[in-house]
Amino acid sequence: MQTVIGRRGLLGATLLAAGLVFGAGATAFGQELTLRFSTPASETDLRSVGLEEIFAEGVKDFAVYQPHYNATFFAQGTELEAIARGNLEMAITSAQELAQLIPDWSIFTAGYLIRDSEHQRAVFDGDIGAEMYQLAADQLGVKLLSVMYFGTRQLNLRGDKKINTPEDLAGVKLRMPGTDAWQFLGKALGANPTPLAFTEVFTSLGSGAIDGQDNPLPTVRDRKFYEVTDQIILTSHLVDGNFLALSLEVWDGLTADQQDQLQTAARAASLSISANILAVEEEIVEFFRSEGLEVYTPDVDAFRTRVQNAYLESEFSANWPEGMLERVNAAGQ
Ligand code: KDO
Repeated sequence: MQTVIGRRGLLGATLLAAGLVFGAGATAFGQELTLRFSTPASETDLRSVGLEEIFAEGVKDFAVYQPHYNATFFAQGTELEAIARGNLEMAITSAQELAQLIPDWSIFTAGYLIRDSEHQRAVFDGDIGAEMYQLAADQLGVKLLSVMYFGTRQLNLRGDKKINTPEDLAGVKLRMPGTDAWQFLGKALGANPTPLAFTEVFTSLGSGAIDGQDNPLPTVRDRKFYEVTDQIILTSHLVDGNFLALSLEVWDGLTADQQDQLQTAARAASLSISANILAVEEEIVEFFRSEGLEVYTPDVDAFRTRVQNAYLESEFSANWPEGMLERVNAAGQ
């Protein structure tokens, strides 16, 4: 007979004895569990759709998934702090946001490092991901559940000035998201980066306050940036990854079975979202051409060389964990 009963076991036994049932929306402690999720993305974004269809469904026996879109709940870039303070349960985060708080993460903000979505998965589903996720748990109280491919970032500009090399971007006012890592990438590409929240991009492109922006092409379509720009330059400068983030405190309050269900739902949603984004990227260029945009491939080698050198010479690289660059390069090979 088992003589040692953990705290959770004792509590569970007490609740059962009191006739409480762990029904829908309830944790092991019998309370309603609402997973408030905040994102700057729209409700039609492929990530939003996948999470509602797959993640919400997978956790519905013990939690209610409550998404908030278009940064109406928390401003872009403040979500990790909100989770750490217990004001939010879930968000989609990025290496750029994590690097702001944990410098080791800056390696994953580097342009032309991750080769494609398969390489991304090989990196984050293996030892490297486990180590990096642990840093977020230890230092931020944030549990990173899974990586999802967000798409490959391309340049999207107003006007008809042809862009072939980084030099052609000199003086171009390129909106980049507001963290140091993003601004550095804009500079490394040769542009004049300016920080702006995602929800402001459409209006600022329309008014001409900025000359362009960068994002994966499914996002360019979803947010209708193509309506206020003239060209897409296929630099493929960043294979972008997002991470589904959950409060560690919430995670720790779940039973082992609930943790399993939640982790399984997060992974299933991330795999499906990644596959959908890849499929859309394969056919989307024709859509932009039919809308009258110029879509072309520049001298990608020139961009790659300049960007990679900029990162290697940067202050960021001093914070990269020893041997990590080699491990990332070797992953999946
Ligand atoms: C953006 O602001 O351009 C960006 O694409 C950056 C990403 O890391 C991510 O935050 C994304 O916005 C949001 O999820 C909105 O799509």
